[in-house]
Formats: sequence, C-alpha cells, structure tokens
Amino acid sequence: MSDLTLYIGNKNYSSWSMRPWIALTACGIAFNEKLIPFDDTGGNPLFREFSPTGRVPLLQHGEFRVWESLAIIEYAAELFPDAGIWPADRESRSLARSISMEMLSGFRALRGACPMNIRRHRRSIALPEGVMDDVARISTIWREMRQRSGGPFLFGAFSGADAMFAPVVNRFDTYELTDDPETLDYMAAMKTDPAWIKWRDAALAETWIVAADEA
Ligand SMILES: N[C@@H](CCC(=O)N[C@@H](CS)C(=O)NCC(=O)O)C(=O)O
Repeated sequence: MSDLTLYIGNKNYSSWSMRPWIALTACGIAFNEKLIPFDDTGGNPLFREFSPTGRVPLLQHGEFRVWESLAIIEYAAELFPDAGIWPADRESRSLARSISMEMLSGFRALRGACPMNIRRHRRSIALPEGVMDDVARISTIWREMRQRSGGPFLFGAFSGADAMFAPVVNRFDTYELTDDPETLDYMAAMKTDPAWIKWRDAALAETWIVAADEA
C-alpha cells in the first residue's frame, strides 16, 4: 500500500488531474487514487475540504500535501529520482521544464475553447481567434523536441513534459485540430502508451456529464 494519495476529478474532463496521474503511472510510481467528481452546480464544495485552492489535483504524502499539477510532478521526481520523470541530461531537463511551464501558463485560447473530453465523438467546432496559433506553437514544440531526442516522446522516453501535454493530445484529436503527419505521429505514440490507455478506458466508463465542458 503506497503512502501517496492523488486526489483527482473526473477522468473524462479533468485535464489538470490527468497530468500528474499519467506521469506517476507511466513512470511506475505506485499511488492510491481518490476521485471526487465535479459538482458543476455546487461549485465543488468537496474539493475545498482537502485542497487549499478548492481545486484538483492534490497529492497527499503522509500529513504533507502538495497541489498544482507541475508541483506534484516535481515532488514525485524528488521522491523517486530513479523513476525517470525528468530527462537525465541538464539541457533536456531544462527544456522539459520550459515547455511544461509554457503549457501550465499558456495556450488559454485552446484550453478555453476546446475542453478535454475523452468521451466526445470527433467533431470540429468553430474556433475562436487564437486557437490555431496555440495549435501551431504546440506542434512546433512537439516537432522540435522529438527531432532533438529522436522520439517517440518529447525527450525519447515518456517524461513529465509528455504528461503536461497529454490532455492536449485529446483536444487535438477530439476537435480535429491537426492533419500534420509529425503531430499525428506524436499523438499516436501518446495514445498507445499503457498509462494513457488506462486513463482513457476509465474515462470512457464514466457517466457524469459536466455541461460547461461539453463544447
Ligand atoms: N493550475 C492548477 C489548475 C487546477 C484546476 O484548475 N483544476 C480544475 C480541474 S481540471 C478544478 O479543480 N476545477 C474546480 C473548480 O475550479 O471549482 C494545476 O495545475 O493543478
């Protein structure tokens, strides 16, 4: 039994929950999972019982709690230095953090217009300004990192940076945002990873509907 517990929201919708979950799972780190479904109308009062921000994800380690997806991934990387969450060489590690921070703080047009929704059937939507700029920048990041590393993931093997972009793979797919072969190739690598498949299958089995996330 692990002494780590990851609090998450609905697997179908909670893109920030997916990031540490898939990082830990893909890197072979054992943890307990506590899924608390979104309460769309009540404003998620249960989240506030364990999370200082009233948001998920949150990682509990004994009495200690850490929140914010990237901080959780960093904490796990420190706890398990041999798990390979970050690339081994300094420059790759720094690039992995640069693009992870870009994801965390940016791409608001894409995130706003195209919520992660794993159950949704593939269908394009009218895209507000800025979405295709985000798609172009993300595609460039993926192409440059994979050219540098040789792929199939951004730094060769799956890393925390791939975890930060994992929900974007669903968005590109679900809203038909790309037909670029290199981008599709990265998406294919992600979608055949066992950790991705495990999350996806659990998401597909959920029945909760969050109206705000149904674009
Ligand atoms: N920057 C945070 C974002 C966390 C976040 O916005 N989580 C969403 C779920 S994906 C949430 O808890 N929303 C509930 C609410 O705002 O009431 C992170 O990286 O963890």
